[in-house]
Amino acid sequence: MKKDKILVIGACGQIGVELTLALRKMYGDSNVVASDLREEHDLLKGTGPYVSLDVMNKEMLHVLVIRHNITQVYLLAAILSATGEKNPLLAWHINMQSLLNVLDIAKEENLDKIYWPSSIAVFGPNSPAAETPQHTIIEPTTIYGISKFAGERWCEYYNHRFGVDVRSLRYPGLISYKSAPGGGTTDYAIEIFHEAKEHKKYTSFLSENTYLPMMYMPDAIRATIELMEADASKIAVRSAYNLSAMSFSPKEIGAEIKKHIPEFTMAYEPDYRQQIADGWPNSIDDSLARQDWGWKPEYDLARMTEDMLRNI
Ligand code: NAD
Ligand code: AKB
Repeated sequence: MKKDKILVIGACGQIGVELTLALRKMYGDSNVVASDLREEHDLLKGTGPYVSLDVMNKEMLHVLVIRHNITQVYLLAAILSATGEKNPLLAWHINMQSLLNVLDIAKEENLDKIYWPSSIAVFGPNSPAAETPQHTIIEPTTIYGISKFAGERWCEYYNHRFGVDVRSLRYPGLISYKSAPGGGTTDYAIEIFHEAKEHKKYTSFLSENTYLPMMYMPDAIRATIELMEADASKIAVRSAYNLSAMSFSPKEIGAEIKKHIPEFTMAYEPDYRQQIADGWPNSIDDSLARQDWGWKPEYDLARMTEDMLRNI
């Protein structure tokens, strides 16, 4: 039987650090190779193999896959929504070419499985905002959303045309404390915890009633692993599955934090990220993920807030 050997690309990012550690627990430390452009993250040091990799260099990636006998790739390198708007052509180039490099090597080397995350950013102002369904109008207005939507199409194409077993989730905004976020519109929901603990106040860059779909990192890691562990016959969606856990506004998360820190106060100064958030769903219908591979979230706003404040 072929042994699983996993490559995580973008392992030092917000998701990468926690996903790498979770995969090492499951597959054994030496069977999960972490890679990134950046220096190795402190939490990864001493936990398993680390290589410096620019995923845009297809030849280098190909050599790495062959040299380490890689059978699965988790591609997490990307430019997120807020950073993407500052340099749209760069965001498009990196988000698309990284995926095409991985998909093409997966096809050439007959890799077992590929994971690549999409985002709620694929939806735009013409999609229904409440309980946004899996299949609906998809007209993203950010370059990040456009690249994620195109990426979803490429994933489905490589699956249908070449049989590449690629799987994907449309993550909501992810909240975590172990590794810093990388330039998203939902990052306010992480900053708020740090500021609440340190300064007992926070100025939100989104307006008080901006509702966005969100998820706590332990749920996101579990969803990713459950999707990847599911029997291939259960994965009917080969673009990307809607995925949901909770939805809240800056005002609501502020009120939840106030239950633990009564002196906490909030102010609102919406900036360019408000326009991005205004085009995204308020909440997501993830019934297909629940039906096909049994998805069920564990954290709501109250439980996540308590855990974040305890751990920061
Ligand atoms: P992040 O920005 O925190 O991490 C990305 C990592 O990729 C960084 O460590 C960066 O150094 C690395 N990287 C960038 N360019 C690279 C290159 N050329 N070669 C190798 N590594 C490179 O992002 P994240 O939040 O961990 O997101 C990971 C994936 O999940 C992305 O595809 C993102 O779009 C998606 N996603 C994230 C969220 C979220 O809330 N964090 C939500 C939806 C989707
Ligand atoms: C972002 O805000 O860009 C990400 C996402 C929802 O994709 N957190």
